Amino acid sequence: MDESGCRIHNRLWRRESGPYNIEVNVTLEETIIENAYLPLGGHSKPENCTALQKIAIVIPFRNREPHLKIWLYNMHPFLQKQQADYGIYVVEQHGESKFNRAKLMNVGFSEAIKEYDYNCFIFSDVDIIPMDQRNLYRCSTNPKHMANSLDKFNFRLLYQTLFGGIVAFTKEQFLKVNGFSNMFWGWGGEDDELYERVIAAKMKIERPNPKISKSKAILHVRDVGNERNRKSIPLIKKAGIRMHRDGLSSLNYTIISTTKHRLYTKVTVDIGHPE
Ligand code: UDH
Ligand code: NGS
Repeated sequence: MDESGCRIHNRLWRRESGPYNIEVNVTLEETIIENAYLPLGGHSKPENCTALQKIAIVIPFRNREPHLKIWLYNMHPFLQKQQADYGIYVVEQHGESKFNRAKLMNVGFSEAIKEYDYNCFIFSDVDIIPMDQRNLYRCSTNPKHMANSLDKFNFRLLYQTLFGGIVAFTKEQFLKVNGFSNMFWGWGGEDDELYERVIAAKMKIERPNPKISKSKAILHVRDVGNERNRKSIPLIKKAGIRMHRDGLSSLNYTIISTTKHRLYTKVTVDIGHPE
């Protein structure tokens, strides 16, 4: 048995381990054809076993269609080979206000639990793709930082408390920290603040073996509407004090639409604007 409760065929596992070829010249049409059996909404589960973890993958999103296409093309087969019971939630920020990655994650969590009995949440940027099939997309005993070995940083950890890119939380772990802060508008710091919440909640973080968690980060320019957040440092410093009143418990938003696409569920949401 692996962590998922499903036996992964030994020979297949061996053959599939090692470097993974990431395809970047892809179309959504071919991804749909190759995943023709997927039910609407992009929810897949293994046929011959019951997975212990039911995983919602939450992707914060605005104007990144080219990256989403690559992510979907590579990740559906990747997750299926890992015998995952998973659903993909692309949470799109509606409107022009500053991007708020963390609040979109909270919305994804809140909407996903209305649909299925998810017990593991993987919060992932749209532009990071694992290179090795052995990198298990699963939750663990502690909150897990999974983007610890990126090609753009020569597969090294940028700093010891880095908690950006991809993190995995069980439902209990995420509730314990009251989710992400809703107060980070623009780029940077919301992931550092989440790290402080984890520590304040007396949990540790885990990371996979960096040889196995090697991942590709697709290079891009900074998005319009996601300029660097200059107000993040004081918020990060007070994370432990604010955590119980800023997060899932204070989350408010208006759903514009929820659409079941062939490969994912898109939740378009109005999350307001900075105070
Ligand atoms: N995202 C969007 N749309 C946006 C902004 C962010 O979808 O307009 C999402 C997307 O999932 C992305 C994630 O938020 O992967 C994180 O944002 P990011 O990719 O901008 O953050 P990252 O740290 O890059 O990867 C920072 C841009 C720095 C560019 C510097 C060029 N040298
Ligand atoms: C830090 C940011 C984090 C970010 C990390 C890596 O400076 O949010 O860089 O970013 N913290 C603050 O801004 C306070 S990266 O180089 O991957 O774009 O995750």
